[in-house]
Formats: sequence, structure tokens, C-alpha cells
Amino acid sequence: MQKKSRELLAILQDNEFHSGEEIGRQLKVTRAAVWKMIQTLQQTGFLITAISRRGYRLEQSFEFLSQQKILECLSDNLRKQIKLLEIFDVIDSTNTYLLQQIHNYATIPRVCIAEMQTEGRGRHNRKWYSPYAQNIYLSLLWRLPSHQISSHVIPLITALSIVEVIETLNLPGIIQLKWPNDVYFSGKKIAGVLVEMTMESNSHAQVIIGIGLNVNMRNTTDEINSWTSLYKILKKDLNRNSLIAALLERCIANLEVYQVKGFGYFQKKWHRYDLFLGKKVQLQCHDLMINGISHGVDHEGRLVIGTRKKKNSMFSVGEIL
Ligand code: BT5
Repeated sequence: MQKKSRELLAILQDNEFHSGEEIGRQLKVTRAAVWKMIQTLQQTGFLITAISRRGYRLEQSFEFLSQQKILECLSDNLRKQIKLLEIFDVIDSTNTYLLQQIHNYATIPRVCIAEMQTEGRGRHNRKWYSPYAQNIYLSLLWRLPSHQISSHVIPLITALSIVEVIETLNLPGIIQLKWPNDVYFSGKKIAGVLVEMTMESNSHAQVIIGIGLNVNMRNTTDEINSWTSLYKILKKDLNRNSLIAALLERCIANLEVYQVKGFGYFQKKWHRYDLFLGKKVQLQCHDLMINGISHGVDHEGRLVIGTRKKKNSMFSVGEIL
């Protein structure tokens, strides 16, 4: 996002009309340039009315990501615990950034958030669509003793944490979890989790937990289908700063519980939201294709599939097709 577009958004943030001339004067650009920038913002998904002789008005409540506002919403405990919380306007990927910072132990736990990602990543090098200033793109760098973790469980705990946060919004519909890392709302994807991990020699692991949550996104290019956002569900814009604080609270609280009690503590809760529990599934696990009935997850977060040949098989990696 060009710096000028950010400044333009800052002017329109008050939801009042501003003439092209006035905006042009403030940004030191021509009226034609203002119109071009307005069109770019509209294409990105911002709802801006243009009325001749009155100017432009932003028709939605909008707030930039703010370190101060996020910190204000955090509990005293977590505010003290988080060593670094960085916000970028544009970044390639918040996960990639934290991967480059993993040896900086003094700054863990560390959080990176961005208004936009140009190379937002899903699993297996898939793309995560990350338009400007509408959603949450958040990564948390966490460190824990490697004997306490099973890497495949962290996405499940994170996805459950997202569910716990969005269920406080009383959404009219069903929130569902698709093993291992997707959050759906009434059959459409609303959030995804990308966990990456590196082992240290001294028996600790660094985990980067990436969360993409669609918040105020109204439209997209045709890059993705079958998606939804909190705006689409609730028909109102939500404050991303307080949602980010809530996500951090839940994720970190759940990671701490997991470190003490293991995944067994979350198993029942997972089943409450499990999209495929008791249903026919086809799992792709490396080169294998497994067909059977999903019996949910076991106490270690592995997917349990009942097949004809064998009673039950457990999988810690794979993709439900
Ligand atoms: C995921 O992968 O769902 C993990 C997404 C993690 C994104 C976060 S954002 C912050 C952090 N930094 C990063 O670079 N990544 C993390 P996967 O299960 O592989 O799903 C990817 C698929 O979801 C794509 O192939 C699309 O079909 C779909 N998709 C892409 N963008 C989407 C969006 N904004 N909303 C819904 N679906 C989307």
C-alpha cells in the first residue's frame, strides 16, 4: 500500500465528506491522483461514496492496527509477558518475518502483525489472501521445551483458540473445525492457521503460530472461493485491535494449559466443533489416500479414521480432501 493511500485512509477515517481539492492539498497531489487512490481503495474493498461537489466519504467504521490499543486490551499479565509486539503496514509474510527472528531468544514471546501481506502463506506453499487493512494477519513466536510438545497439535490448539474468541461474538450459525487447522463458519472458511517450528540444540523448540482471520473483508478477487468474514456474518465492522488482544490471550492461555495437561484436555471441545466427526472422509497422507469414517481426534490430536481393513488408524499429518 502506498504511503499516500494510508494517509488518505487516515483522512477519511472520520466518516465525513472530504472534497478532492481538500484531500489533494493535504496529500500534496492532484485531484486526479486523489480519484485514482480512491478507486484503488474501493477495489481493495473499502466502501467509499463519491458525490460530485461534496467529495468522498468512507461508509464504514475503520481503525488502523495500533500497538497502543492492542496493549490496552491485554491483561496486565500478558502485557508484561510479551517482549515485542510489532506492527507493519505491508510485509511479505508475518510468519516469514518471525522465522528470520527465531534466534533472538531475548524477545520471545514476540508478536508480529500486518495490515497487508504480499506473500501471505498457507500450508504446502498455498497462498493466503491478505488484502490491506481488513483482516487479521498475526504471528506469535513462542518457545517451549521440546519434550512437552507434539508439533502437529499446535495448529489444533490454535484453531480452537480462534473458535473460542469468535464464539463470544454470538455468530448466527455454526462454527466448525476442519482438522488440523481450518476454521469454518456454516461451511465457509473464515480462518486458517500455519504453524512452523524449529528445534534448538538445547532441547527447546521455537514455534511460529500464524493466524489469518477474515474480519472486515467484504469482497475478494476471484483468487479464493467459499470464504466468509465476520463482517459478512454480522453485517458490521469489527475492531481488529481488540480481537487481536483476545486471540493472543486465548492462544497463550491454551498453550500454557497444553504444556501442563496435554491435548487430552482439549479433545472433547474439538469434537464439539469437528466438521467431519462421524462422516465419511478421504485423507491424503503423503502418497497414501485413506477412505473411511472420521472418529474425530484422539488424546494426542491425531485424526482417527475407521477403515474397512483395519479398525482404526491414527494420523498426525495429512489433508482431508
Ligand atoms: C491455511 O492454509 O489456512 C493457513 C493460513 C495462515 C495464514 C496466516 S496469516 C499470518 C501468517 N503469515 C502467513 O504468511 N501465513 C499465516 P491452508 O489450509 O493451506 O489453506 C490455504 C487455502 O485457503 C488457499 O489455497 C485458499 O483456497 C484458501 N484461502 C486463501 N486465503 C484465504 C482467505 N483470506 N480466506 C479464506 N480462505 C482463504
